[in-house]
Amino acid sequence: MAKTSILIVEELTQAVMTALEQAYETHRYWEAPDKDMLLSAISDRVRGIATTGHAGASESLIQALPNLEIISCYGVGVDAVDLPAAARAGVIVTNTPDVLTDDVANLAVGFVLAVSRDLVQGDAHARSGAWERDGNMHLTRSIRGKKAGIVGLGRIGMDIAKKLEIFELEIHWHGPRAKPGAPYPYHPDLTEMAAAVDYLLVACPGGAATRHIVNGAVLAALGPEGSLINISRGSCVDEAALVAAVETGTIGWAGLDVFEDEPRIPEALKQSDRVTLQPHAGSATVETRAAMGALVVENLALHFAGKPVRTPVT
Ligand code: 8YV
Repeated sequence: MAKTSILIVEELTQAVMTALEQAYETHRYWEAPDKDMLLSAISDRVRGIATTGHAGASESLIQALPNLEIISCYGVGVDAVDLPAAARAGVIVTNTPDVLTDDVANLAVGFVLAVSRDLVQGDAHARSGAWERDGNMHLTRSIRGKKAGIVGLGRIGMDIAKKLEIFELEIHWHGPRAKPGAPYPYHPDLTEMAAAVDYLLVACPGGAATRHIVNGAVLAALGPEGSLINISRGSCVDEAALVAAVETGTIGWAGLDVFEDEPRIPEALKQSDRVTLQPHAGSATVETRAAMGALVVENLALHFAGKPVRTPVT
């Protein structure tokens, strides 16, 4: 029997590529010099897409594949997948929730510590010889007793909250609506919450509903003693406003894993020693990436075996 055809939009880990290549006839979208030519050659055959949270699947890609049944996304955030277009085409979308919650939340906690204790500056001070030459580094700031405002109390936001409580921070949160039973004070107004906290942590989904939710007014409210941490999507923060806020000292510090135009990072953010950067690495541990990859493969296998997928996007 001929193998089922799938399109791989962006290169995945070796383990996933091997598993997919064994089970399917695979087509490598990212390698095709002429993507339209590839699509027209295979469009009738392709029944599945494997993609990443970054590459997603556009409306035009979904429409170009009339026999598409499933999009299996390597990542929890599906803002780059055109969900309405998938729904109109009757295409199932799956993602990789839960398995990455812990590592993404840990990076957020790491940023809180890094920006407060100036870990990157301390490393440079120790490594460069400045300690021997000039003496001790400046004092840094304690996180104990400070306030953290979490934007989006979903799986990752909740895990960040629980972990920051261990460090004795007071937790607040903002989201589109209050949740019955949420154990932390809810702020319906994000600007008002930013004014009330020391750390503003963005943990909401990306997409149109949250685009530039952290704008200049929110950053001004966070203020010169405040820190912005973003482990969600670059689109949630107005990056031009953030650059201005960092340059003028409107906010104190930032810890950023995600950017509006990845992998490009504005020069001003790279230059500032008050900004700690990561290259979109929240879920990028060996263990979590293996678990995410296994879910991508499992969802496709379940679907093509006629069974319900494990982690549908609802
Ligand atoms: C991945 C992510 O980096 O889960 C997400 O939403 O952003 C990440 O885990 C991404 O999907 C890889 O492109």
